[in-house]
Amino acid sequence: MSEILTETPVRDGSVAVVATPPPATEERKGLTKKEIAADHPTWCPGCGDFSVLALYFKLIEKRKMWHEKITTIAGIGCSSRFPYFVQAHGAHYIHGRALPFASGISLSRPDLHVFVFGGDGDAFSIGGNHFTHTARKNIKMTYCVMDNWVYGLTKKQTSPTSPLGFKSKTDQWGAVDYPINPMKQAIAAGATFVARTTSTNPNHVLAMMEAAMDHDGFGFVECLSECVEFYEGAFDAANPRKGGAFNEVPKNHDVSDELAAYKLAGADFPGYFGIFYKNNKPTKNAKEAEINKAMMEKVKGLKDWQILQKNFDRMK
Ligand SMILES: Cc1ncc(C[n+]2csc(CCOP(=O)(O)OP(=O)(O)O)c2C)c(N)n1
Ligand code: SF4
Ligand SMILES: [Mg+2]
Repeated sequence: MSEILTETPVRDGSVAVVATPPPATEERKGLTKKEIAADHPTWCPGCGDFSVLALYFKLIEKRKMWHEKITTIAGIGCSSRFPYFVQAHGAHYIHGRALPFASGISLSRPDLHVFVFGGDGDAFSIGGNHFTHTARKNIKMTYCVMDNWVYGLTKKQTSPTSPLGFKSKTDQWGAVDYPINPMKQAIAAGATFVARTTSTNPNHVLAMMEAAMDHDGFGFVECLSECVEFYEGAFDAANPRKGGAFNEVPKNHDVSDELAAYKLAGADFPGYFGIFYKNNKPTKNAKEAEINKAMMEKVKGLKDWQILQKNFDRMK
């Protein structure tokens, strides 16, 4: 079966023709877990991040995705090592800057699905501003924050999600700064899909990842993922196998109600798990595509240098 050719607007005003292989058929199957799994992950045995990686593979396999249609991006941290362990296109980028990098990919290659993984420090400390702006711009991507309430890679510093009293190398007498609430942060910033899960509940992680991926916009998933080395037992209260409670978002919760979502996010730990908020407002991708289309009409038939000349003439 032949390739499907689609025209993709490029920022410089030109049109790139992207060759898309035909949908999965007998001839071309989606990726298998075996094909997409790279080197053995270097996380500590028992780290919650293993589960998230395994479920990402499962998602790719289940949704019959192809290498050329996905990209896996991360910042820096234990959790951000993620792209190393995925045998596919992706990047382990600068600490806290995964989202702007992913935004560029998402806006310039609308035919790809952009997945971003990272930690609480990467997302809410050094990357805090980028989180806010990517969310408010509603750039299409799926962002999974593997929240372990600590800086794991750098061996136990207080993170923005560490609870009060947490003893770490930066707070020897216990954390005194009030932690941020990732769900409230995401809702307030304007994220259009906000969900919460925990790596100890694999079916739930997969369901949240799938729902986030199917959302046309900025899909944020907070996934509690235990750091067995530096914050052992942090999420026992959310794990029924350890005597905790896994409370799903109540069935009558209205996901389009921002205030109700915010209230849900305020519940004491372990709180709720599931989709808190969903809103279908237009993405930046769609808005930019409209602008590009209109602009391309205006410069139809002109060569690149003629478009540049026009711009320079305007500046005179
Ligand atoms: C610009 C910059 N500042 C600081 C660091 C050091 N650093 C590396 S990872 C990290 C925090 C990682 O914590 P988190 O994002 O929660 O990931 P985890 O290791 O817990 O999965 C820090 C402070 C860095 N690599 N680059
Ligand atoms: S230090 Fe913690 S977060 Fe990092 S790999 Fe080990 S258990 Fe996982
Ligand atoms: Mg962390």
